Amino acid sequence: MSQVPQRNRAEWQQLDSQHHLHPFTDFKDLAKKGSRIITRAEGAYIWDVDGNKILDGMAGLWCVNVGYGRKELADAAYQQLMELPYYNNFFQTSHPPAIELSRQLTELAPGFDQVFFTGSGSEANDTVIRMIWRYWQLKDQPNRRVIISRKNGYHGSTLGGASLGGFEAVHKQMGATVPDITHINQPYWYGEGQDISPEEFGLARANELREAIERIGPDKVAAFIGEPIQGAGGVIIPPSTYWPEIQKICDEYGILLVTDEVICGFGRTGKWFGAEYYGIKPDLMPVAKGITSGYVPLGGVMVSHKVSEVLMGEAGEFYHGFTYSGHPVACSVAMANLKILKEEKLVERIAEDVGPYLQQKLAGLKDHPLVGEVRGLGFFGAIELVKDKASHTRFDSAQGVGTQCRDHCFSNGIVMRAVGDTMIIAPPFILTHAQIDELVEKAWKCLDLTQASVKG
Ligand code: PXG
Repeated sequence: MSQVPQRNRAEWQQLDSQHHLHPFTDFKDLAKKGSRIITRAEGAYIWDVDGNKILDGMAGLWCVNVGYGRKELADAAYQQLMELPYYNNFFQTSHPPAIELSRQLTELAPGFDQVFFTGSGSEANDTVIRMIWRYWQLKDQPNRRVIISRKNGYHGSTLGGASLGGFEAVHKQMGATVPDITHINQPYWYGEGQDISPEEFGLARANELREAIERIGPDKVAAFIGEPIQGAGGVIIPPSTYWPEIQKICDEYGILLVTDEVICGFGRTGKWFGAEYYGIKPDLMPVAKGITSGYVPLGGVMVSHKVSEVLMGEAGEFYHGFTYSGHPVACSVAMANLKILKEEKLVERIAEDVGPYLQQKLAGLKDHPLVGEVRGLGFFGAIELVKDKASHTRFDSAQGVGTQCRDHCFSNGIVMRAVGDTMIIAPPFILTHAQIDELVEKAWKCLDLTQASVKG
């Protein structure tokens, strides 16, 4: 029986602003505007409290990859809730859902033989920090502490995750960040590199890692972390030269390579992991989101043999873990989710069918007068809104053009996320060709409306 009472939009909005603080939100501003109240979802669509049907171009928050309303996932949760709703993995205990899911995950990622479970992507990245430091202690190189990350990278909102992330405003608001984390520039060719070719730019930005290591001292650097494709930073797809060079530099200096797979993991690139897409071999991979298609919270760190053999040596206790590390219900839902991805060949479908179709359709938006660049890969897309197409001049950020576009999208039946003036698409994998057509047609219409509202 549903625990949620029936109320109308105004009632929900009022209670929401009275009692509910939203993530990454200007509370006062939201209370003035009122939230959009989403009440149900099915397939690739969500419905709001007024009954409006909206095509979800963001798969929730980059996570509902198998689409909404999958009974298999609900059944898996129900069965597990009845059999063993909770038990922990501390104090020499374990349970089949966590054991079996860890086995299945390592089967998907050759070279990785252990998994540490967490409740979220942020906790996964905090775990990564702790593991990196522990690894180098056990290797008798405790001075290797510095983790190099990237400006405009996103790794979560815990103190560790936010410190790894490269958002200046976030760090400023925090006042202090976790020590021994430093940031280099991102491989954002459209935004920061147009005076040289993408390939040269990719190499130049990778070389900043080498420069940072030399500046800090090679014996002090522990690891490099990056999202294979930056998500929250604006779907930043690195030039082809970038990741191979990063791998080369990590190998050369013997530092650990971490790919944050929280968004890329479980198929969005058309491969199971972003590292696989780029042909690189990370030592650690934080995962979350798509592991359960967002139906229940779960995260984890995939640990390569190279790291696990050190952690599993004569190491003593690793003082780290969460009440919900390997939550049985989450693990069961994750297995049902992996089963759907495999049986319906959803990852292959992105590589061979709907991925190329989406990219071909999205590319057509380049002809819109408001669009400076369209880029994409697999089931990722980004549309850069510009004031002047020829010179790529951007709008004054105070105009909030991206936000205006996002609002037009919601009012006209699609979800696109705005990162500044970059519109983002990351849809569920189950989209049909007809739904891709619908998404792109509506996007064009919303670009028209945005252009009119910007001029008006
Ligand atoms: N790493 C990456 C690459 C992420 O995208 C996290 C870690 C943290 O995961 P949790 O589960 O702790 O949120 C993320 C999360 C956005 C947006 O606006 C993106 C995320 C979260 C919230 C908003 O694009 N990514």
